[in-house]
Amino acid sequence: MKVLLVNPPLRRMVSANVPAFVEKERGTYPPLGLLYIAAYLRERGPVGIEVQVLDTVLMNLTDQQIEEHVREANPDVIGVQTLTFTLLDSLSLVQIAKKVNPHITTVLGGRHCDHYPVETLCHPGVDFVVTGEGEVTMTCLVEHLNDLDILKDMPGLTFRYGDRIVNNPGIPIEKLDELPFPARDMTPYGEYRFLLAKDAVFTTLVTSRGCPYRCSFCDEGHHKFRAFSAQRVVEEILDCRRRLGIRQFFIFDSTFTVDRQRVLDICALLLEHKVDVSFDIRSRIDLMDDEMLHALKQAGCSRIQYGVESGNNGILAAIGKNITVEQVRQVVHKTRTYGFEILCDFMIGLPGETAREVEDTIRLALELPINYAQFAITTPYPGTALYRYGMEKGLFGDYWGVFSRDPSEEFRAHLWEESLDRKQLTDLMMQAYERFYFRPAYIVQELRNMNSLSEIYHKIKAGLRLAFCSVKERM
Ligand code: B12
Ligand code: SF4
Repeated sequence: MKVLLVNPPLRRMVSANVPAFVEKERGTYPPLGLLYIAAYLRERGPVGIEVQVLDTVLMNLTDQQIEEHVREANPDVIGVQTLTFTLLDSLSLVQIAKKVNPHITTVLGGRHCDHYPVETLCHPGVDFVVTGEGEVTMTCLVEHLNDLDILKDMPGLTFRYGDRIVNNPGIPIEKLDELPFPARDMTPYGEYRFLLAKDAVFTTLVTSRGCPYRCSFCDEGHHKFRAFSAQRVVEEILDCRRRLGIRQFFIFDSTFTVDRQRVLDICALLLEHKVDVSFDIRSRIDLMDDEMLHALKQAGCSRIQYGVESGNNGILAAIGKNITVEQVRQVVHKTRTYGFEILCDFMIGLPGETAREVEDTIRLALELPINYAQFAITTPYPGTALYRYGMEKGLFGDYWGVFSRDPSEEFRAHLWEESLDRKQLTDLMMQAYERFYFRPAYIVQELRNMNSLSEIYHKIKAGLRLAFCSVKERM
């Protein structure tokens, strides 16, 4: 049995309302979800299984080249990662697979499928849809591929069964430690690139799943929080270090610091093993304190990314963020004193915002001692409270549902246009980027902090791109 797991290209990606230079500088990262599934299939799948992973984003493949790869791999089953924004690319991959061989079983999985399993199944050529975490479900599916009577009771599977559709919700994996390490060796792990990576070779790490919070614009809170143990996280880092020579890690957990003791234990273990690595993390503002900052610094953490979202307390309360601007100031200043690089995320066009509240956010970004700021226009994503709220208010209908049934490249996701329209929101976002990155004091500060010529080169390149895009987008 041959299984091919594919990270589809980003050619028909729906606009995510971020500036072109952000898209360009986003970088390439290992497709961790697929690599987890690949490792599980390899270790626990049926005897004789052959698993391959094709990262078409990293390899920048054309449809023609993808077709050739599929033909050469000659899989029995093809699994395709499917995010909402990349649905069209995933569906196009299904078409390529069926063109190569109509008998290939096609399986779609990923966050879009969690929200729209039946709609996803109804597209031509899609045989199975997996909802939730795919390791166990995909392995059972491959094991019992021809026995629909067994599959019909399997959690996490959606498929046609006679004249009805079976749609079983997925079950979150409780004992994460039992999962094998993601199969990083199955893609050319040394070739991923990211502007903020200081080492040529880096990787990403996800040490927990889900989130216990309920911010209205995010669907992470609908997934139960579970974490890998500290021991297991450090083992994975050591494994990457020893086997693959990787020293730099981007920890992509939505919120790494939910379990404080776990963070302290990870740091202590890294020190104990004298592991020479650097890493960065994402945290909520209210989940950081002196002891953690100290421990993180000692253990090799170099950058912390905080979700700040707004510079206005009323807005922060309305989106259920449960933090205040004063807390933001305090924690960011404290983080600075420990010598971390700091990146903050801000949102523009949240419900209730006029130009005045957006100005509060931009001013907060300018005032904080941070190295990077990301500004995103609020887009109500499927499965979020914001999306439901917008529909209840009559601001929009279930447009993601419509898109899921009938996706097109012309589709534009709705924004929250109660007080500011799309053009105004876009202008404000570009203004935020310009005001933040083109301050002379900021430029001097960043040049001083740079350690190498390549870093200077990369940052100047990103700066020029920003300047070029902002001029172009205003023309
Ligand atoms: C890291 C990350 C990024 C990184 C890197 C992406 C990468 N290639 O690794 C960057 C910064 C590039 C990024 C960009 C974007 N991202 Co992002 N990202 C994430 C994040 C934080 C972690 C992804 C991850 O590695 N998860 C860990 C693995 C283990 O989980 P997983 O990927 O979900 O995979 C599991 C299941 O989904 C399933 N599965 C996945 N694929 C498949 C395939 C098959 C065949 C099967 C059977 C199962 C299956 O099984 C996997 C193992 O259990 C997630 C949030 C999250 N916590 O997952 C958001 C998330 C995926 N991103 C999201 C969004 C919206 C975006 C952007 C559109 C943001 C923007 N405004 O620009 C862009 C999209 C651009 C793009 N190229 O994809 C949304 C997607 C929502 C949706 N409905 O699709 C998420 C879920 C965040 C959120 N809660 O809103 N992102
Ligand atoms: S924004 Fe962060 S803290 Fe809030 S629900 Fe999403 S992941 Fe959790």
